[in-house]
Amino acid sequence: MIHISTKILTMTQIWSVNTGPRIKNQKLANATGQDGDLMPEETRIYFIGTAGSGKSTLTQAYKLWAEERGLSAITVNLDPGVESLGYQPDVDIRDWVSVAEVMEEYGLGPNGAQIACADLAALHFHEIAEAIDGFRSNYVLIDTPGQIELFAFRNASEVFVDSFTSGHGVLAFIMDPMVAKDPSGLVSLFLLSSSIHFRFNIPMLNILGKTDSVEPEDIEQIRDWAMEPDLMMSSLYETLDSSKPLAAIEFQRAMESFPIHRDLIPISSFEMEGMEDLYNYVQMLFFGGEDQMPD
Ligand SMILES: Nc1nc2c(ncn2[C@@H]2O[C@H](COP(=O)(O)OP(=O)(O)O)[C@@H](O)[C@H]2O)c(=O)[nH]1
Ligand SMILES: [Mg+2]
Repeated sequence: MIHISTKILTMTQIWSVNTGPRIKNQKLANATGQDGDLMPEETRIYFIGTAGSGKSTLTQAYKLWAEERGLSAITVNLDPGVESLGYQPDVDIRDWVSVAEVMEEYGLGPNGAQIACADLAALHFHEIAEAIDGFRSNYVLIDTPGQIELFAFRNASEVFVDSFTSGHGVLAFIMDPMVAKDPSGLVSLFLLSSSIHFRFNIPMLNILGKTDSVEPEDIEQIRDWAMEPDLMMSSLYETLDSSKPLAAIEFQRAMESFPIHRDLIPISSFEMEGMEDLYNYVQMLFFGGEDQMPD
């Protein structure tokens, strides 16, 4: 029995399985497709956020929204431990690695198995990328693991994101409005989103999810705080106890100097609201705002 609980794959090992001729030739393959027809320019959106923030629901909702508008979209589940998803992913990491199997095979508990799976998945990235390429869609909607750290802080995820050499990738960080409606909660979410952005070489958008679950005034307030640091600062002062203002000032300064996407995109997957704003932001990022929807 191989023991992997203490020895997770190193970057070199991960790279060695990902730098074959397929990756080098991917750009060419993507440009024309295997049978020579022109492929759409692919955008990959990585939905990330704390557990329960609404990643899986938005992955599914955005696919429905895009398809209704004539854009092709596929969903990718990157969570090897998820038991029920609520949608049928087009590409599913569980076809290669599964937490249940790793627990049994390596005698690990659920947390150790989750971590091992996140790294073991790297051994299959070329196959997963090939499966994704096979669909040739406008959008690849990537649903990341429930626990944010499994995607955000494992080296394997960076390798996965970097292994695509064509198309565009963007991180979509979903904030829970129940957390964000408290000023210190919003600052914490921005710090988390910034620290994740720091690890990846692709743009990041910040989404305010589940907008149907709070009052419209709360949404406005959260967006105002996000856009106006001074306003956020004074609200922070009002809510923090006297021992914390110094930390608040430092966090605020850090936030101001981070190159982050500050205007939160309000979205409700339940109400199918805000999808077009997300689409427009992505188009602005990669296509100069040009509309890709068929007439
Ligand atoms: N009110 C509301 N609830 C939502 C929305 N999106 C997701 N949820 C709920 O939030 C919970 C977590 O959603 P899920 O997509 O599984 O979160 P994940 O862990 O980030 O993938 C579920 O109970 C969803 O039904 C939304 O737009 N509005
Ligand atoms: Mg999920």
